Amino acid sequence: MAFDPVRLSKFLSLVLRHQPEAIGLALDVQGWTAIDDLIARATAAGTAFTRAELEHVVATSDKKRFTISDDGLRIRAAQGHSVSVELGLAPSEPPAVLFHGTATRFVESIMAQGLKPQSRQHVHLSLDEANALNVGRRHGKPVIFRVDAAAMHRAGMAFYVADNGVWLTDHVPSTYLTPCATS
Ligand code: HQG
Repeated sequence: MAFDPVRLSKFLSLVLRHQPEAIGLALDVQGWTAIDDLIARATAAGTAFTRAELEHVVATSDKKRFTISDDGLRIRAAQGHSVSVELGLAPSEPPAVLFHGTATRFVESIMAQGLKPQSRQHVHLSLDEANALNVGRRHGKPVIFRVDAAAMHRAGMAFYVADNGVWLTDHVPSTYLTPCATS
């Protein structure tokens, strides 16, 4: 089958974030796996690709979803895991304001419970409204929340930057959320 970068990216998201066991793969605690092993197991499971094709997907991923280790031997998803991983990110001081895009049907529940990681390991926050809008659109009619990251940070809540620049935190209480007007 011809090389399809989007299809390979989706496959990598599946096995590196959600279901490594689908191809008998093991991730270490920080989410890394050996590239040789990944290619061998994927090929055995019917999704064959080359190292060059993998590198192409990693280099061209619009969201830089995957990271190859400095020695070139291992790969991991930068964020977005549902399997339990400890990415080993150091807490960082966030920008004063971050954004979260979601769907209008979730607003009532979010205002009651705050933002929760749901099936993922963290709540994902965007640096700007345009990105947040794109994230929200994945779920339906989009709405954007402004997150008072500075106040959360002052209150002792930890923030992390993923390998790809996405901001992560454990929970955003609704007191730190303001719905933005959307056009
Ligand atoms: C919502 C994509 C009800 C939350 C994106 C979101 C991102 C609540 C949904 C990354 C809630 C979870 C993550 C509450 C949160 N009540 N709904 N209390 N708390 N929610 O997909 O942030 O393309 O797990 O608002 O670009 O949409 O995969 O998270 O709508 O960076 O690389 O529950 O995934 O990147 O949805 O997206 P998700 P997300 P990739």
